[in-house]
Amino acid sequence: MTVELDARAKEILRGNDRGGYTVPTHGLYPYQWNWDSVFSAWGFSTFDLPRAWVEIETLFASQKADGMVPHIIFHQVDPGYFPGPDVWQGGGEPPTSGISQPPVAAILARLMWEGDRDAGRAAITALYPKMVAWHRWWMEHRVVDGVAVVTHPWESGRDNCPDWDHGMAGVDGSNVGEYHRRDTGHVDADMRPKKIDYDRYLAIVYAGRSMGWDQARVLAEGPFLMTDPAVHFILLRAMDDLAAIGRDLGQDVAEVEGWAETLRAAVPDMWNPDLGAYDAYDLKSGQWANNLGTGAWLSYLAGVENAAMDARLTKAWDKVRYGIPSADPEGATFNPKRYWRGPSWAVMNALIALGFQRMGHEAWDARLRRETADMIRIGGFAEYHDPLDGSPCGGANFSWTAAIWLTWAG
Ligand code: 9WN
Repeated sequence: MTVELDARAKEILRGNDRGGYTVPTHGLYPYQWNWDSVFSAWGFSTFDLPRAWVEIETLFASQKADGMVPHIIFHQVDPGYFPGPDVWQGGGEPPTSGISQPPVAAILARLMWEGDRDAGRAAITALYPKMVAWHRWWMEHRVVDGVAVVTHPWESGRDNCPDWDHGMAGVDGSNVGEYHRRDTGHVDADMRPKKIDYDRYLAIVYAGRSMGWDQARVLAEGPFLMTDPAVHFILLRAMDDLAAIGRDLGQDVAEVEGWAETLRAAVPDMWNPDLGAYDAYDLKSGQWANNLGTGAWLSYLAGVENAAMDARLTKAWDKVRYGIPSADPEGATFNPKRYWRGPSWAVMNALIALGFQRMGHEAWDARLRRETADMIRIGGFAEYHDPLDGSPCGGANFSWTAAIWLTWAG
């Protein structure tokens, strides 16, 4: 069974390979997505290391002059996805979107590099300054008072999670006109964000586009601005990993270490005492999300933990059977099948597990790995799974789920 699933996972990655980049899945997502691509690279590294490095090189080839690495790169126009390059108008050749995605590259590149230094030396040497430039972009354009923020739910990678409900309520989506969604033609609409979400996603895109994607303006004037503990902890961990890579390469890492210090010093500011956990905060309305979400779970990744939160988190985990739910199972809006509002994501489970490993939570790591593997055995290499019964949700034959099977779960 495991051997068969190993072979199937490799087949999925090969099948989604479009030559130098990998699509998340055929049909639903026909382009290169930033963090999907890095997870795919990690998967490839288990059986084709040169191909793995090429994936990350292709991603960084679309880095902007200001250091941003875009969230989508539209290599070949495909009408199967909306919104495409004509809507985004993010510039570049190939064209890109105008926002970024969680900076997991340094975290996984370090694992790949430490797995085989000889094979990775040339690639990591060329990538290092590019990753530094991307992290500098985050510090300059997506960190407010030491805390990481997102300017669009898509920038967080967790589109419709309850974290964003307050911020999204403040976005006027009434003027976006007619448009034709494609996602609901590929997968069950009940598993996707709602129309009201899409209206607002588009309104935020139109606002950024009208500013010519001037990122200082997007930050200051955009209609959506929330702190994101998940991105914060990912960025902080990525800083530590980037500094480690830099030291290995004999670089002066003082600037990177300084960024890590800034982010680490601001961790207490993300603590919501009423929730008893790290939480997202709406900088527009001045309200906590009050949601026990992925951000809290990712604290371990950055070497942060809090005994009061541990109990709160494990209680939520115990309410489901297959991995970490993307929203609190006791929350009023929990839905085990609707995208980021409850389902378990193999890819998030793997990232959370890297945190458990860092903090020495071996039993949690083993449990999460077992549950994620069981979920994949039950539901296959789906985009995400129902955390109650393991059934598949969203797109099938998904690159990052295959990658997680190969690197960790399987
Ligand atoms: C918008 C590709 C991407 C993931 C995100 C996930 C989803 C896109 C969408 O798919 O977002 O970026 O159209 O729904 O939320 O995490 O990178 O797999």
